[in-house]
Amino acid sequence: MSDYQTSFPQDFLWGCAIAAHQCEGAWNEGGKGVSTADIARLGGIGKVRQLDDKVDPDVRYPSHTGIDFYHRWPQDIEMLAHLGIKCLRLSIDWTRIYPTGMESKPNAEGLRYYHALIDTLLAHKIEPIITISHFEIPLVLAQSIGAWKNRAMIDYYLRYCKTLFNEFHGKVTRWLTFNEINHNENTTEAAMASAYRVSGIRYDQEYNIPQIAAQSSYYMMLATAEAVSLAHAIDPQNQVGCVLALHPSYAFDCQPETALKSLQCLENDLYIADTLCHGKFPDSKRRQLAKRGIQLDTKLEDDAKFQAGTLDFIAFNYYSSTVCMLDESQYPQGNHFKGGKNPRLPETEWGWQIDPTGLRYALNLMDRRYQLPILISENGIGMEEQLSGSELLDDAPRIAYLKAHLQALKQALTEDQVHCIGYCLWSCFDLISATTGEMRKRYGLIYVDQNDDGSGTLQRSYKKSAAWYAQVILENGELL
Ligand code: BGP
Repeated sequence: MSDYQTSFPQDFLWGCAIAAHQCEGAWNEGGKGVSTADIARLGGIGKVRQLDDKVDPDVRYPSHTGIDFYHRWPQDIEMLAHLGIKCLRLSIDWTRIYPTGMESKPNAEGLRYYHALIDTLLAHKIEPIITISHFEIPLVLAQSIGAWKNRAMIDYYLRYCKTLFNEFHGKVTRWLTFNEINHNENTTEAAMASAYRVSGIRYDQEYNIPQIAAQSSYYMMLATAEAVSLAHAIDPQNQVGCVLALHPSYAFDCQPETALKSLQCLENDLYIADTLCHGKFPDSKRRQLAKRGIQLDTKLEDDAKFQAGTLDFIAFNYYSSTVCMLDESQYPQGNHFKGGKNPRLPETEWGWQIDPTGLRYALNLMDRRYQLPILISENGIGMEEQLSGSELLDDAPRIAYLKAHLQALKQALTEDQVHCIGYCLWSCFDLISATTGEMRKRYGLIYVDQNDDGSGTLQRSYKKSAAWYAQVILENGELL
């Protein structure tokens, strides 16, 4: 056997990804509590989603219905099994396990649900990769202690982690502590509501308060490090990662100042990963914060925790690259990604620019910088699609998007020799969009008959991309 990669490894994790609040629905069933996702209203393209203080009975919240996965998962998993996927990245909704986040005992019904789900995945030889917190924080924790603004949050989070690590011991070995942990600080106005769900901090009131943003990131990083140590103590087989949102920011022109700014953006985006992978909060970041008048609440013992709890693998979501400009007034309004438009790239109907090479760029960057196995935890395209009669939905643009990104991944594996262990396609099903709350922004390999006005039978049907992806998996990416 050669000591270099000539193709996808035999045990490559071909998979898909979903998140509880975007698919489960049943927000008030099974003893579930209210989460930060449950009070976010539907917003629409480019609009900041409205956040209520509590559930308003007159509003149709997207997370309340999801795609009814909570009731339909047995058939849904059957459909996935037919595609031959090797892993499913899914999140556990914290509020199904600890409805307010503060109980001393977990909710048995919530545990039973996830046991049944995970057991069924395993029976189909689909490895469950669990995201512990994917935009789903108990609302009570956000309202009573300010969620990740407060150091006390770490203990609540670790109690929840401990329950999961003990319960699913022997069934789950790959864990992700947070989805898009870096979203919290580096977010745009259009993505404020997402940030609220990441950190439980209401950015419509507190947006751009750098002290709070930096502090909450610090506590989330510390919680991650402690979760890694806890997971290893409970089962040395456990492998823990954390998901970053990665969108490479290219310099718009060749002015040295633009190149410098683009480097600074990148460094600023990666300091969280640096801390988690290198086991040390960077001194330069501490000094930069101090210069801006930001003093973090840190304790001496935190340093040892960072050092002891470094990640086993790194995960990132990749959808698009962006460009860095000196004049930020040229950045389009309402853009989800902070940055300008790249005139050389096409874009989706939602203005997300399509850049397969950016995936290869991101893989190279992460591989060289951290030298850890990499999981691509999300990648896919949102499109408006309509099913017509009983015909198989022909989603050729999705196939083209996926093919180009998988080819870029293959080049990263074979030409650049990066160490990537898996690819989780977002998503197997059409589901609720995280940034807009829309159903019509469809990502699935499987169509779900549900519309934004609530109509639809919820029936599932494969699109052409499903058969295409199944074939890629069968051939282990050989023909890409
Ligand atoms: C990521 C989130 C996902 C997902 C995806 C697509 O940032 O982790 O939850 O939804 O983006 O985004 P959207 O649904 O807003 O188009």
